[in-house]
Amino acid sequence: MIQSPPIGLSPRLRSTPFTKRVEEAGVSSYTVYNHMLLPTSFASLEADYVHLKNAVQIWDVACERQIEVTGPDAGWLVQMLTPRDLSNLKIGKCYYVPMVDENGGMLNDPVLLRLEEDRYWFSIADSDLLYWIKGLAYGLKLNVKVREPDVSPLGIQGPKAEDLMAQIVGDQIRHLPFFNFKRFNFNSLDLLIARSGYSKQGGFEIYVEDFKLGETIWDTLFEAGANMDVKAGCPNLIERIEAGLLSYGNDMTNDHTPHQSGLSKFCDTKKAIKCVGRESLLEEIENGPWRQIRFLEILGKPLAPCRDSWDIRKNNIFVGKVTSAAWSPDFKTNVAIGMIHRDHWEPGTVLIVETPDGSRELSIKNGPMIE
Ligand code: THG
Repeated sequence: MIQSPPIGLSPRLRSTPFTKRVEEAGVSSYTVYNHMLLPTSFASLEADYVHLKNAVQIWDVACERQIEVTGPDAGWLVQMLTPRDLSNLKIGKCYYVPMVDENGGMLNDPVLLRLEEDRYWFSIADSDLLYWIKGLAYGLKLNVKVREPDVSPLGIQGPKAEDLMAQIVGDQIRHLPFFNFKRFNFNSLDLLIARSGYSKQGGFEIYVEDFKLGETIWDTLFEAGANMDVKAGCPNLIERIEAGLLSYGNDMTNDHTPHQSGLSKFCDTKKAIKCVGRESLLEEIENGPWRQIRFLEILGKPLAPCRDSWDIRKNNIFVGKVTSAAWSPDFKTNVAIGMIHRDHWEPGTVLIVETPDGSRELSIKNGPMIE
């Protein structure tokens, strides 16, 4: 096997407030996300996975950039962007909001935070959403400001995350419900902290509001967690597939609608009358999507992660593709996510997938491994 060549670095591929610390901690691979570095492994995918499930990790997820929408028309614009009904948005809550274009094609799947009456942050996945939102605001002559503020999320994930956070901001953090955020005092700083994150091991995200504060906050977490086996980590491919967390650009793209992406429960298309792409989505709801995300198991020995997607066949006819796959040490099988044609998506169906390691049997599961 030829090793993947390293990626050349330059200012255009943005570093984060935590990059220096991440490299001191021994990051072993990066990906690019929103034109920014995102660590993908430290010790190894498997060792990082075991540690994430047993202790606590600090994640540089600064690449989850914020798009801030402020001004009198902010609420109007934000509702145009998603088929989720936002008429009852609470300040202090997070909302997972599929975003679509005029055809109902997915543009992103951010987490939305309402900070103030007329101030919102979209914490975005990997696509250039700023231009779409700016374009709509300009074209519609809306009274809003749209920008990417100096905000860098830092994840604290794992079963000991709550104990670690309590060391820093006090026990009141223990009462913060899932997908809620609040400001907590730390050394005269007012840190915006949410109980959220791209794992199912429990955890928090600190929205660091000044690039210059990155290393101080990183160091504080490591000092406070010294007796908790705290380590640098990152979103873990194996754990996120087990958890059924989707990756925009991998598992779904602009070619797919939220319904095809399994995100119908985050859509209220009939109610969201201002949403761009609503007509297309309503049309699809009539007949149901013709393909949809499924959680899968690929039989046989451990497979290396997907670089390109893998075709799935039934009697030699193309019926879907695998977009994410990894060997799960806990479930002792290859866990995977893919998009499957409606005629073949029933749980229990066995199909054939063409992996770089040859043809394998694949079975369709009821849902993700970790609920
Ligand atoms: N945190 C923050 N921003 C992000 C991500 C994040 N931006 C990019 C990317 N991740 C966006 N994608 C997701 C996908 C899933 C979830 C969050 C962001 C998620 N889903 C839960 C689930 O599916 O079980 C809960 C959803 C809900 O109940 O509303 O957490 O991780 N800041």
